[in-house]
Amino acid sequence: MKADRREFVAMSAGFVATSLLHPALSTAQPETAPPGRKKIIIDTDPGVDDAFALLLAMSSPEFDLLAVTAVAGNVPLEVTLPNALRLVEIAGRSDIPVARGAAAPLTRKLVDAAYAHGNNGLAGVEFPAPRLRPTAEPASALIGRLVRAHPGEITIIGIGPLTNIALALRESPDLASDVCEIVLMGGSLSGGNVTPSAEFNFYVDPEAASIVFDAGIPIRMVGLDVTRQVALKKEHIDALQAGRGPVSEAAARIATAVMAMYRRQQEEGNPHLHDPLAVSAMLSPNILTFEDYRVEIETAGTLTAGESVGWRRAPVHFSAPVRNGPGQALDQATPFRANAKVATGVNPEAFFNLLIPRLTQSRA
Ligand SMILES: [Ca+2]
Repeated sequence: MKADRREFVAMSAGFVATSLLHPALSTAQPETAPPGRKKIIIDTDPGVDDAFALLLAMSSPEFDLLAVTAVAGNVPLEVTLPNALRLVEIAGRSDIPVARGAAAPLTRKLVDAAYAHGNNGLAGVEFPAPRLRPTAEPASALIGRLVRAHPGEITIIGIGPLTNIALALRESPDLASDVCEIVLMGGSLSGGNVTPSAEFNFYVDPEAASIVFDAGIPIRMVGLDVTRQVALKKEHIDALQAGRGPVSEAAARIATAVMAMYRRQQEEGNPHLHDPLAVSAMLSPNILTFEDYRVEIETAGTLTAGESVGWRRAPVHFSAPVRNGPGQALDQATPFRANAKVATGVNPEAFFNLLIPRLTQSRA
């Protein structure tokens, strides 16, 4: 039954995605938004690249951004939450509810990435303290309430550790069938960026990632396989600096600072814009290509926790069973069934051709 529903939901999600890209095809007429706008929630841990993702989403008329939910990740929650509030204010979108999420992963101690994002999460760039307050409702409850109010319509864009989304699914076991899709930045089929195995978001909360991948919700995974190919360059910073308005100005300041930070720490290469690439998946069909995979998240490994293991096809073999314990022999291989579309190809030029004009021409 679960598989049947998953296939049905996947078909529905495909239709919605098509409708988003071709608004004339949309049959849904949201009450509070023009036809064709796609309802989304962004779950985030800002974070330098989260800032770009949020600013891109808030500069994109295709979206009806119902809420931003903050989670601990790149920096602790007491930093990511004010940053989410700040970014909403910078974009002139104080109408968007911002909720306080989990301060720690489901079962592990928080390991942050202040080394890459600065202690303030925005590469050290100082913005005024936010005036906007977070909602009284915590993130997981807000996600649950919004999804139930718009069954089958909301895509959750997860660009931090998946703690909040896993909590929402745990609090409401029926919620999964009402989520249109989860588009996430996380994971990798080609090695990690924290350990040799694990990408940061899945490394921080592997248990949450595992819950999300096992929920039967259509997933598009935008991981390091493609995000490592979108590097911020000087020409992009120059273009942002030439833009006018608070969004372009904020993006230019953060980009300049993160480039300087990166140069101090690395001899070569450029910082990667992981999170906005996931947002771009919903805005253009020409940036990413996806392939069906069965993805499982390693939670037991003492060296590999948070690794996303992807099977492209059958046979699906797991680790050898321990003697007198659980596990499957090779002749008991699990049937292949995809549970995610994994981004395996990217056109970086098309991505920046979307991102930079959106930020510099933002009406905020
Ligand atoms: Ca992030």
